[in-house]
Amino acid sequence: MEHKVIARCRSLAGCTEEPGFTTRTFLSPPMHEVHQRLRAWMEQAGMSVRIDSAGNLLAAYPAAQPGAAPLFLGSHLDTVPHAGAFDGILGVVLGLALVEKLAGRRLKFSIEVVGFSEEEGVRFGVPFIGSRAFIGEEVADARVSDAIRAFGLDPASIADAQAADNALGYLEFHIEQGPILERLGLPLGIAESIAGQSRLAVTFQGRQNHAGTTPMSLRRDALAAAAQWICAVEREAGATAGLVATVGRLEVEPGATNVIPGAARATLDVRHADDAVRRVAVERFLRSARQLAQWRGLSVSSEPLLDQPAVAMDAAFVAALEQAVTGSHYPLHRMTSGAGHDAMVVARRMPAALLFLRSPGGISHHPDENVLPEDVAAALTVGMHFLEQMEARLG
Ligand code: HGY
Ligand code: MN
Ligand code: MN
Repeated sequence: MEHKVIARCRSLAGCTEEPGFTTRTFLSPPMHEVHQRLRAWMEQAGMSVRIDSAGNLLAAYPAAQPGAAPLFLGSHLDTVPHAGAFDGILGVVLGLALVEKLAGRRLKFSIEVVGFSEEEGVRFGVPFIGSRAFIGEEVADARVSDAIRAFGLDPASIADAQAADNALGYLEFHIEQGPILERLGLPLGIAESIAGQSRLAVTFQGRQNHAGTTPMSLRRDALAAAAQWICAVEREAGATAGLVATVGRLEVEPGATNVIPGAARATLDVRHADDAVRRVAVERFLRSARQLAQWRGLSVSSEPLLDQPAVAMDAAFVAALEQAVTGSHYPLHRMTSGAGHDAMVVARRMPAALLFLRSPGGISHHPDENVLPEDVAAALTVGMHFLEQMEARLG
């Protein structure tokens, strides 16, 4: 089964906006093909599949009795640009594989495998559109509504994305996306919390001018200012334990070789397990941007895009996951997730837990992202144990 899981993830990686790479953003055309391929596998496994108005895919596997509470298994279907084959999609395909391993056996609870439409925040800069709709939060601004309509869905019906009130909870399988499990030689890790994250856009506004005639002393170079600030951010983050800060995107205007840049817009992503440390760091980064801009005779503005607090996973679910790991005779390792996950949003509405699979080479958000078949097999064994735990709890 583990080889089938990996093969399915690798085949879905071919559903892309960019031939030769895996790039699949919120409700982009290749998402239709992902839905179709997952639907075929899921219906074959005895599940009924629907796409909600936020573009989430939900596949229901009925319980022994009608009206039973659902357990959600899942993750996200979208990717970053030039992604690997496992970030997000692995959690959905593993959920399907667990249903297939049940081989028609009905439990005291139903299982709903959910593929969230958008977690990365690539298309509109704001993440978690699918899982926020799933917990009933307002997501459909004009741009999102237009994208939903263009995909053939109706934003006015987005309330249909809301999860049932009686859910048992949500379990997400996900690659670790970092080096820890590999360094420890472990196949699996239990995320007991997820680091908080801030996302902002910081724009330096200088003065566009001629590259050949403007003396260096008279320039208001927005890109030079941004570059100096980015190095200061990197230095400050490196000096603060447990803090990471990233400028992942830089847009320069007008963007011509022979024109001094008038404007430079940088995105800033700041993460830390402690929200207070993260927020103080963001203020420090913005203060250094203002000081640097003033010294250079520029102006600078910032636009907050996300302030996602750190989230603890549900203690009872984590305990059940621990029992499932030890019951499957795998070593136990609890950890904090530096990466954000849908589980941190779903946890606002129901018990949520997150099981990591080792990332070979610690690589992710990269075409070389990978998983080991033996670790997928381990996750399947633990997942089945977890289902048995839930079954036993319902008496
Ligand atoms: O950015 C993240 O942490 C996740 O991959 N969306
Ligand atoms: Mn990701
Ligand atoms: Mn992910």
